[in-house]
Amino acid sequence: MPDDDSTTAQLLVRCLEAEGVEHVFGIPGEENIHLVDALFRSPIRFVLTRHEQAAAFMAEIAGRLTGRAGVCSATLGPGAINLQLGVADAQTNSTPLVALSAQVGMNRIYKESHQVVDLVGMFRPITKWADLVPAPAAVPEMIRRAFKVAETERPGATYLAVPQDVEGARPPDGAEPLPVDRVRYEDPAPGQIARAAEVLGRATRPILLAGHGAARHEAAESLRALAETWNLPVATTFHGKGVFPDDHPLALGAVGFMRHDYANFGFDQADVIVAVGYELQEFDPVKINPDCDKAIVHVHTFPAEVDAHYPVAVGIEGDIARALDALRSAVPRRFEADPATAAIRKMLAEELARGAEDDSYPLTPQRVVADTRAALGREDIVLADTGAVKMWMARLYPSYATNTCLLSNGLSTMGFAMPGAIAAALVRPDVRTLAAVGDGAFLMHCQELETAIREELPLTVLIWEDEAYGLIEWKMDLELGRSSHVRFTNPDFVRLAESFGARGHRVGAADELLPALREALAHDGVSVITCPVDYRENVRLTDRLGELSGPF
Ligand SMILES: Cc1ncc(C[n+]2csc(CCOP(=O)(O)OP(=O)(O)O)c2C)c(N)n1
Repeated sequence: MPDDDSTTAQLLVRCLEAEGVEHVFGIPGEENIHLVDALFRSPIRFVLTRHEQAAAFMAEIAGRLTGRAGVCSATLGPGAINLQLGVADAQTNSTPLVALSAQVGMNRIYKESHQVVDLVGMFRPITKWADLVPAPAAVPEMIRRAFKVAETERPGATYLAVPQDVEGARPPDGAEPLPVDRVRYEDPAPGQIARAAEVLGRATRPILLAGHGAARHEAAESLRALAETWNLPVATTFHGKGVFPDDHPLALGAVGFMRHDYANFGFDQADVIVAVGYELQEFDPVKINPDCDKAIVHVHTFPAEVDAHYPVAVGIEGDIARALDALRSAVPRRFEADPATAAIRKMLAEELARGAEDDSYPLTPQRVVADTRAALGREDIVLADTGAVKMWMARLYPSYATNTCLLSNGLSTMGFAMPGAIAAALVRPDVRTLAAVGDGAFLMHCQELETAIREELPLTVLIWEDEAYGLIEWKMDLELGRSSHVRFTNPDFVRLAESFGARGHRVGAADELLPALREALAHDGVSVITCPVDYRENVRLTDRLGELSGPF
């Protein structure tokens, strides 16, 4: 029972504890000191950050890796507004996140007083649910709802504004956290499986596509069993990377790149796409079904979003792994091997092998990807930030386990990887974490080096340095034949890292990168490696892919 000086903030923290929350990421403000104080007295760890946007990215990655909503917290007005990019990123990346902020008191929210902005109105379009906690008694139901909505398919972000006079008020006697119930997904309807079996019975060259939902629902084993039984190739989306191991002979790699990449050739001849946990935010289905002539079997916990290039022949809704097992039993068929599979795998392997041996300086992107792969173990986590770096990592970095290569491909925001890696290091201390970031994105959140050091986390940051917003330069060169307003200069990253108390290293020759990565990953603290990269390879790649046409 609450003691005499208990506050609604303490009740709120008890509700967070009941949800199993272990970390809250954020920055305090004058208007939520009761909450921050209550967190101090709770087993939940308040991870103080240096920017609220970074706190939201941390909550997002914690949510992505644990499957339970990550929590970020800010003060009212400016603090809450700073949370928004990370909140929108979680929402578009199907990641459970609960954002909390202060709001001015109910005694003055109705007038244009100091620091009043309509926060609920601002969060509503970028969340599944945003609301104001109107009274202490509402806290148990509203916190439970925030978590339930955030964690239920399709997961996303929720937001609660806690007015200053509500958080400091005494909660009503008997107000306690509600029991936690989690939504469960059941076997799909037999009729759906039967209709899918008919489509697959007539199919000549189906292909499997594994998306983010397959990763969230731990469908890797069932997917593998299905692919092996049917002898079908599997491509993943960027968010699905790792859900089907890239060293499997049926793995085609990832689709989602801006051009017709190797894996896309696997879709060209296909008549049926069995899309497992694919979500429209991940990439435009026009890339794999340009003529709308392929039948889609959509397997997910919820019906597919509508898109002209995603004509659903059969929708299967339910637990994804169980749906795949049911399909395997219903269609005990082995398809003829697709000759494109081996050819695609060969092209991917050759590009990576050429990269591994390339001694040029600055390093080619392929060399950086190959050395990153060589330095990390199968279960270690790399977060690749948005930019050309993401494109290279997404298409070329072989992944072997779910959630070991994390990208933002729903909102594709810059800056998430450095703060995200801090959350990964916190919630997955059993593996090593690397943030691969462009020099543009690094300077958007380099201040979080201090957070990592204060939290005593082992963390390696690899900066792909080209002194430019490389992806935009690439796009301008491709579409306009020239580029402008994309080049900048950098500070001395080694001295910058050292000034924070981190280790700094600048790669001076191609063969320095791998030893530098290994040393940093073995180090118990924070290391920043700057690697000059030769992005002339960007246009060479898109030219080469443009010239590739069905070599099978
Ligand atoms: C927050 C945000 N601002 C702008 C963009 C548009 N954008 C996408 S990639 C990119 C350039 C990234 O540059 P850098 O981090 O140096 O990586 P590189 O492309 O050079 O590998 C920009 C400006 C974005 N996606 N997110």
